[in-house]
Amino acid sequence: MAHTDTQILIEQAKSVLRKNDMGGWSRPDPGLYIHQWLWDSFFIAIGQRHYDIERAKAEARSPFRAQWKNGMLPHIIFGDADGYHAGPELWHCERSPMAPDNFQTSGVTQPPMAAEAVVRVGQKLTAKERKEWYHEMYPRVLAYHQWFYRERCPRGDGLPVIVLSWETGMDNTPPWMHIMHQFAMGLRAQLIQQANFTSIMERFRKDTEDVGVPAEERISTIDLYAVYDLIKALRKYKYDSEKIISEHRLRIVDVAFSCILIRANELLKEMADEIGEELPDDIKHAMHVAPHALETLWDSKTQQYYNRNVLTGKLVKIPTVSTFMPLYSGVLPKERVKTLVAQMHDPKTFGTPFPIPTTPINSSYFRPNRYWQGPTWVNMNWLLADGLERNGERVEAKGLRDRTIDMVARGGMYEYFSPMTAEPAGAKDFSWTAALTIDMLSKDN
Ligand code: 9WN
Repeated sequence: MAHTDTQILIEQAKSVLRKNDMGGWSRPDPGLYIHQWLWDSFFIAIGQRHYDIERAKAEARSPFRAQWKNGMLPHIIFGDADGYHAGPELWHCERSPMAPDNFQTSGVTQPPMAAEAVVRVGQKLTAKERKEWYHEMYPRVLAYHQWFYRERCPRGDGLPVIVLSWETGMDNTPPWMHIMHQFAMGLRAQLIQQANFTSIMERFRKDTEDVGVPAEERISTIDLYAVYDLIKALRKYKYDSEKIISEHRLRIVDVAFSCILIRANELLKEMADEIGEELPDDIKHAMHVAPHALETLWDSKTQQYYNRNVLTGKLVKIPTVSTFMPLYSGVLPKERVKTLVAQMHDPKTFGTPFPIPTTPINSSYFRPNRYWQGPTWVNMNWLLADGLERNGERVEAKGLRDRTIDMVARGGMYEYFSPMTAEPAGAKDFSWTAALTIDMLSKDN
């Protein structure tokens, strides 16, 4: 890309981030996601560090202001704005004694990108500043990671149990929707489905036409109401992990989430080493056992990684972009790198003109514009490009970044894109698309 085009794209991205800057934290977009989201903020800080390090520090720090007393970082921190479709009145987080005193939040978490953001911000600081930064952030990130092992890891195998598709950040990803329909449809959702009320219920949705996003680009109506029902179930448990882990109808070991936590522990160790701290035993144990547990998610017949349904103990063999995430984990067996790279290029599945589609194009779930069931997302490409690079696949990493930038340059700073044409979809002026575009462009400088 020519230098001037790069500059124009960076300026466009910065202006999106300015527009979504709420003063110390950022919203994902101005219309649909008007509060603060966890992994969004960490991706945003990764972009901001290139031009405003203090602002990036504030963004990476801001999710911790509502850290729960048990260490969990909630996936949404609600601000003053009104109109989000799953607001504080759905969650009632105050029912948990662990909820923070001064903030209304959701009651679940999201992929743990905290350590990544803290270390990336750290890379832009002097050695002395970095130590101070790590001294500040390490105990908070550690408390978050320890929450997973204390409350969400009953098998002690280093892989957390995830209890709502929203925790994965890939809200309607096919394997989760499949298991939800099989095992975890609430009464209301069943009624809506049986009585064929979906088109009526669609009219009550607040996350589509009202905020400028066509319904067909979002999660389906029935899936959305089923998710709402599951949130109500978690609320009934008062977000008590012990109850959730033994009784909740939806419990999944999610391959992408697991890979992000595995990598996050490595980054946590980097922070600990730099400030002369020793990691506690629970984290060391998790780091030791998680790579073996990750191997149990590999299916040698189809040569893919899959999620495991905790209720049945079985892998859910529905392929998605998550199959590539072990590249990001940093513990992928060497001999498997080429297999995954070949699959990324297969024109029958993931090798689309604007890769990587969240669902392969030969899947019955595939729709080029439907949320996490087909479109290409910039954050997934960012994670996978980083993973490719750390696995020695530099050319592949550069190729993926270049195609991602090309897609954003054609489509604009949207939430997601058609993997076939780069046509944009979802929310407009989307913060992490902007932030990660800045980061990917900066790599070439
Ligand atoms: C529910 C904010 C978030 C992202 C998620 C994305 C979407 C929310 C929604 O938006 O989820 O958490 O209302 O659809 O799926 O990854 O963090 O950008």
